[in-house]
Amino acid sequence: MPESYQNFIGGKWVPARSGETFESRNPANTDDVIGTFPRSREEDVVAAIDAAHAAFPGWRRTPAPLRADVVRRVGQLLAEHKDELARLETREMGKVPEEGAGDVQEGIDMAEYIAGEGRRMFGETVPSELRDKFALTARQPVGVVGLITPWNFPIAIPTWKIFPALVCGNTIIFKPAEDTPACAARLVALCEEAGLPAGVLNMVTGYGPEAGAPIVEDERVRMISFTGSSVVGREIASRAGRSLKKTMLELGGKNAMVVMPDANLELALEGALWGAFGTTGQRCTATSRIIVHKDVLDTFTKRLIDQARKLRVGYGLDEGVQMGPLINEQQLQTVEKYVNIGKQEGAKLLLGGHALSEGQYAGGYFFEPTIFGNVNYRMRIAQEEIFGPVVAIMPVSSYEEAIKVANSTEYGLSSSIYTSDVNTAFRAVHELEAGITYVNAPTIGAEIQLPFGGLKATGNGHREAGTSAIKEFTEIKSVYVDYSGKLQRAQIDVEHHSV
Ligand code: UN1
Repeated sequence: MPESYQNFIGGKWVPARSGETFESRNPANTDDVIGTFPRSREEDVVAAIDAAHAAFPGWRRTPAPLRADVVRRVGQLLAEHKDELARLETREMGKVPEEGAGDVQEGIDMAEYIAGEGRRMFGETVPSELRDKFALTARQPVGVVGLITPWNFPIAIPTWKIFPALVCGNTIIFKPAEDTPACAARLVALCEEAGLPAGVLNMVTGYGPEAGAPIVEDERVRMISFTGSSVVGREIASRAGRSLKKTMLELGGKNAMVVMPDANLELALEGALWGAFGTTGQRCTATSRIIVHKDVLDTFTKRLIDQARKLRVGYGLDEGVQMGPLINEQQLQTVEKYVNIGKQEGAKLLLGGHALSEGQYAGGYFFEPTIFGNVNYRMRIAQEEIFGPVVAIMPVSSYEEAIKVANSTEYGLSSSIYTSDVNTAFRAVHELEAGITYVNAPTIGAEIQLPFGGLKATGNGHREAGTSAIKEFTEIKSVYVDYSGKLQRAQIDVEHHSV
């Protein structure tokens, strides 16, 4: 019997009101059912928001250093359970356990980093134009926040949102992706174990239109933080705009790596392999375009094909596997669709291009590492996010052309350049239109102590993590304290002439 999981509302584990459930299955072997989960709808969401709303005054009054203590303890629990969680990630999401452990580690890092903010959360103190008057800012929580997270980093991304939201004094309704609810439930259980008061963090599982949309619609939810596709992000932003909610969106990417003729080619190849095929290409930061200078194009391409061909695809818990399956049937179809589009557009399929379904691959959503050559910037495979193990090699003749091609998509999350010329590197840092630029490293691997997010269709001007996290999850209160004992009129009583 698969384990039966529940929603977490007001400190209690409860089923959906309707009693309906859905299953989470192993993407490497769909006979393996990880568990059944509440198929939540508006009534469950409303109950969770009621609980978050009721818990808000108490949590808001809890001193930030004490709120941060709870987050620090969750981080310690994540560390204690790291192996178990990494294996669960492999089983539920498909990434290899080493990457699963990295995902959990990102959560541990976030806890450590943001718990320290409990004793910072700096405001500003500025001079007043008037005598005997004090002017400063303080940070206050936003209120009840709705956090909607994807399946590709089933522990890390929820922690990027939950931990800072908690330290800042917000209460939460959390809707994890329907593909990875078991990972989410484990994280929430660890928050409970760490001593989080009832109602501060509530989780409802289910599908976007049923369990996500009502969060966005509810007037009491003052902020939505969402990571996922640009299509859904646009919908959330327009709906949330009607109630003037704050929306923080982390959306798609079509990240480019530029390889210049003076690059260390070994390094660039290693980086390309990791950036394109790590996590089966299912990162919003994945390297999906490699823009290669013609002087090194042939060598680079041949060697990338050789190395990608050797990648061992399979179930992550089997020995020596380097690349797991795609998350689900729909994603498999999307990748197949784009391979066909690429062929029709005249790109050259250099490696892979097929789903794997025989033998050990039966019952899973496996796909070959796939490389297209001769791709130009107008092609759909160079413009649209695929979210799979498919990479496009795009030849260019100059640095200027490389930057033009790199910037030719609607997205702007991550970018990278391989060069040994410091001038070229710094020019690229300045000219690549992306929220993140790596020099001599692939487009993946952001660290939580720097802001994370992107330009153009990748978001709406917000950043997660780093110093941004506190800014995003708080409202600024400007405070004026007049201790003169008399009415002083700003802009009028300034004593310009009597200093
Ligand atoms: C994502 O794919 O949504 O920078 C996040 C990286 C990881 C996070 C990726 N640290 O690749």
